[in-house]
Amino acid sequence: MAMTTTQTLVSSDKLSFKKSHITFHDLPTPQEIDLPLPPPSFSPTEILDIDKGTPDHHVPRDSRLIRLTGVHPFNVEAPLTTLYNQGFLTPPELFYVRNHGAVPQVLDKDIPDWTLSIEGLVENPITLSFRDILEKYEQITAPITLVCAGNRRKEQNTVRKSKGFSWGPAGLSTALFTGPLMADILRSAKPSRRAKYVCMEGADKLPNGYYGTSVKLNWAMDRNKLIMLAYKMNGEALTPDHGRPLRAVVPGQIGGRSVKWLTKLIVTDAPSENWYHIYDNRVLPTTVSPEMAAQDKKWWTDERYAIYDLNVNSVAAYPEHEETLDLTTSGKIYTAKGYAYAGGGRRITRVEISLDKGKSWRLADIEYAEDKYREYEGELFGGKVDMWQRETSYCWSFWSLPIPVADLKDSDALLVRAMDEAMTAQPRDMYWSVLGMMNNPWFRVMIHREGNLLKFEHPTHPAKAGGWMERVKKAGGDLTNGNWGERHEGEEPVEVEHVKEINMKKDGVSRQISLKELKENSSSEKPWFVVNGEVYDGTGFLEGHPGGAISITSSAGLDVSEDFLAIRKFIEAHTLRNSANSLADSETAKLMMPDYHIGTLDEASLKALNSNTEAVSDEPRPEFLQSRVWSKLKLSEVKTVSWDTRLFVFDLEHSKQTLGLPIGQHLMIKVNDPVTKEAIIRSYTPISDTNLEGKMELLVKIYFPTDDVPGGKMTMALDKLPIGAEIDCKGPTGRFEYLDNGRVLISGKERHVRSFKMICGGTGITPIFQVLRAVMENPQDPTKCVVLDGNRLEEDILCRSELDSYVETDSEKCTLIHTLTQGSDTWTGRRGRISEDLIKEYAPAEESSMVIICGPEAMEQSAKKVLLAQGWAESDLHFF
Ligand SMILES: Nc1nc2c(c(=O)[nH]1)N[C@H]1C(S)=C(S)[C@@H](COP(=O)(O)O)O[C@H]1N2
Ligand SMILES: [Mo]
Repeated sequence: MAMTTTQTLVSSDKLSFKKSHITFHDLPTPQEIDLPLPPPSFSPTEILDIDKGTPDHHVPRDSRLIRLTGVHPFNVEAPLTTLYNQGFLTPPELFYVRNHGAVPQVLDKDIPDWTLSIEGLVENPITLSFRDILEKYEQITAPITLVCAGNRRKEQNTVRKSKGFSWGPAGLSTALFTGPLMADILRSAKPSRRAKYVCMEGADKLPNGYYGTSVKLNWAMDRNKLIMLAYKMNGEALTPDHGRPLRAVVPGQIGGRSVKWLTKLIVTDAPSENWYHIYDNRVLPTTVSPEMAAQDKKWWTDERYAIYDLNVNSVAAYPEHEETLDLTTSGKIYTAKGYAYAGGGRRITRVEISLDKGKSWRLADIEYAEDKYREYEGELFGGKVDMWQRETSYCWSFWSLPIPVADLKDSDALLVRAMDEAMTAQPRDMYWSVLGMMNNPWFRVMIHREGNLLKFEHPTHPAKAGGWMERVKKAGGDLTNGNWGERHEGEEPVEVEHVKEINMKKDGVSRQISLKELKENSSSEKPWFVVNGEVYDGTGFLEGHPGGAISITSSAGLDVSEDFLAIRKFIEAHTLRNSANSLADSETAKLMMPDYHIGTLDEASLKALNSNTEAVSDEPRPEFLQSRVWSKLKLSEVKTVSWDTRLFVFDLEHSKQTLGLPIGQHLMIKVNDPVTKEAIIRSYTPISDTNLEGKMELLVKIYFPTDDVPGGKMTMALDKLPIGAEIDCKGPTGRFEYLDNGRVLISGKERHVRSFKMICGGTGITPIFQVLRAVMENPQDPTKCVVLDGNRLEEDILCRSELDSYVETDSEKCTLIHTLTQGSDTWTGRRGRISEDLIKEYAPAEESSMVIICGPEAMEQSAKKVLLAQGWAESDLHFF
């Protein structure tokens, strides 16, 4: 019979298992040995209302799951008690989910056509169909626990905010997975001798490319490591959230290595360069601050900090958070219970409980449900169960300990710690790191006595506020003092330091401002902006920074509560430069805000401001840029122009769209720093022709860090963008616009020039080049242009061939002078900076002429002095 549907390819024959024909031992049936089988699954078929407006509108889900990152993307854990009560195997609908983005929609009918390619350093690159994977390879069924590296992260985030979202203690689940070993699949592609790693890629398209990661090839080839490709979970076809139709499962390692919606295996000689492999799932040294990590990519590419094996961990499910025990009615014994797991196939060898702060410990019982499968040899859900020969432990185990209630009554907290086969025990103290990962200190349940009631309190709860950690911190306790934030006996009480939210309002300011008034004051000269409903006048920030404070001018007339961090960073940098306040941190900017506070936006205006009237329509726009709304550009190519200069090519929204940038104007770009997630906003002028359709090209010099100067935040963030990444863009901005034939608009007023003196340094050529090109490529345009272009080395000169070709075409109209500060011996052109002599010679003051200037601030300032001294009027100078 030809098999065409998923139903026949992946049958949901939940409780049918055949005994293998080849029997090595005379082993009992599953029933005889009480093999843990999947609990009944009530696979949801309904789409929840909450998902309907999201890209996951096609994914049925269970409403009991706790959403940890808002509605979308879907990152969830079950309530701990619910998860624990399911027993050894978790039904798929309650299995934790970690999705970096939208779930790929795969229709039933398309599953047989799903393909997996095996490429890279292989002698025999192959593409397998879903059917090949099911039919051509031996199928295995095994119970495996997956754990997200972020499990228990909320505890770390309570100590100090990390870069990851807050998982409670239920970021793990267990299922029977069915499918072939990755080893068998790889073997048929014949990895070459140099091969050391297997990279995996999923079908989920994310802001920084497809999700992907890698593991070592020798692990994948090792049958004991049981790295497999799975298409069934607990005997049922994988659900969309868990990687339907095909995923990798890497037992004993963090969940992040088990790539879902698997489309590619790429054999390589180096670890994956996928963005998610580099910037996720690492434990950086605890000394590395978010700022340090953002500055230097070396922290991210050091394989020593990448997580593979899980670490040893344990949690108490009972007592539950907020459970109460009535001493008058309870029995004499209370049984505490929970889970424990370790990594790399290592068995949990003990779980210990302390009721006296770790002075003494009691040994808990451990139930290894996984071992039941070692007694069974046969088939389950179409896969061979062959665990009797594999001694590795890839599942959670359950601990329990009967405790006299009297002992609980006298204790302040119940502490749990586990140890594994390698004699590695959970530490008492937390190891905090930037990403907040692998949190595994002793799990501590506090015990409070209120009359005849004992009340239990977990460290955190994923959905609720509270838990003892937050409570202790709020009361001024230092959670890292080795005593869970409580004072040591005999220790002097520390003064409680209340964390104050910095007041950004000025006392006595009570003016109500309307939307109309705000809009009238939203030019780049009068940039009023709104943060949390309060109106600030940004003019004061701009003094001494004409056009430089793009984060402020771009905010004019807008509610920038969301982008406020970028503005704060600007103010902070500005403050640091102007005062010697080395203590200034990102809060300094907040402290300065009252100085600029002028009033409160009235309620109706605030509503109107935030109900975006622009860009709600889905109609494709002929021009890309919108002045009030950020639009998305997609990185499609990066060309290396020189060691530090890159040409970034971005796709507009569609191939017929033009940028919509008037000549001589700029646009704003917003990129989120990959590490700190902080928004960075800068102004740029593209190098590509603004009439180009479908694309935009940016020429950018990357400011790499040196020993004493940190790198350029924006340029380094741009340099880290993978192909396919999306960035935000808004515009145009700028007071200057070139129309044609010498007609110029300055702040909307037209004037006429017969010539331009163009002075630029380094990448300052980009706005100048737009104007020059417009003049030179229009034979009718009579405007004369003199370009003074300063650079360091000859190879630093940008757009050189285009510049030269303009001179070649019409040397009357275009004069071009290059000057180099570090020209080589063979350089025959001018040397030195753009000096007074050079300006005198080529840019003397002239009627009906303008100087347009763009370059480093020092260069602009010195040029300005010289030009004014030579008789140029300030109004004839324009600084980009
Ligand atoms: N393609 C793809 N695979 C992925 C992810 C993802 O976002 N996309 N998330 C990873 C992470 S971090 C974890 S913890 C596990 C979670 O698997 P689950 O959602 O099936 O529980 O999937 C991993 N595989
Ligand atoms: Mo994860």
